[in-house]
Amino acid sequence: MKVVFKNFLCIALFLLSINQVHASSVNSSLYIIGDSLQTVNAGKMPYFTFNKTNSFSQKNAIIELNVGDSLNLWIHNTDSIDHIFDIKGVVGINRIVPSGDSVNIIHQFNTAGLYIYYDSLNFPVYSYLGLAGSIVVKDNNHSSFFWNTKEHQSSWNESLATGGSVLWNDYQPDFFTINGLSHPDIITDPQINIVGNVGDTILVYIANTGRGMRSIHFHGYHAEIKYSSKYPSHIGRSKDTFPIHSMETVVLQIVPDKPGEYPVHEHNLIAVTGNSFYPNGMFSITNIQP
Ligand SMILES: [Cu+2]
Repeated sequence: MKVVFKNFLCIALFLLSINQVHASSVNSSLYIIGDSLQTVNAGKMPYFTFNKTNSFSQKNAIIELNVGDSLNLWIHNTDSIDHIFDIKGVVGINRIVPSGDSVNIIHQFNTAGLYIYYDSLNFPVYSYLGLAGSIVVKDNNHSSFFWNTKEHQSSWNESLATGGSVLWNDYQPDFFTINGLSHPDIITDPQINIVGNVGDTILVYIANTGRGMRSIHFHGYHAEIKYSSKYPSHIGRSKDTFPIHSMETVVLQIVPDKPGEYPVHEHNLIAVTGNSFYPNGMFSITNIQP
């Protein structure tokens, strides 16, 4: 009797898992909020984010959809100036969100992948200042991790947030974050730190919302490119280092062939530091159990 029940449970869970990947209308909200980013050395700099509620978090909201879903999105602007909402690579979104006001956007996502939503006001100023997050469009139920990678030149934020200008060609960032966090906070964040078992299919959704080039290096395991916003022809390549241009995304698939703990980090080594201290930047540890 126990075996029958267990089988029934397995079939029910299987049907439920199939049922999870089906198109529907998904309601979501984003609040544009200005506050400050607390860095790994407890410093602060002016920072803006899109949050799911009217309460500030230095991590931009991650919107998760299944392929075919229609996103019904409300964007609320709590800031004192107008902002502009857009989604990279999606035509026809660009909308002014007036200060203190809200706008509604409806869009159906028919291709699995990773999209960057952002503020295009005085681009790249407000996107650099934090207003850039990700929309995940899934076509499976695999274990998934979400990285919004970004760098910051702390001396610039105050000036840019108050209408000043900077020399973008003289960019020397000193803080490097994933979802607003640096090492060691990265390795305790369940959305960032990759954990799993040998033989699992693991997906890592990586967006580069910074101004610099990203180069993410996985030790221990190769990953296969499942999606690339800039280079669709790279899909299917299997390797260990992944360059990602500014405002572009990749989705990587890892199927661990052995247990172990291995580093995964930015290969541009300055990005493994925070305020010049190693390893307080983009440095995580993949943890795979037998
Ligand atoms: Cu390395």
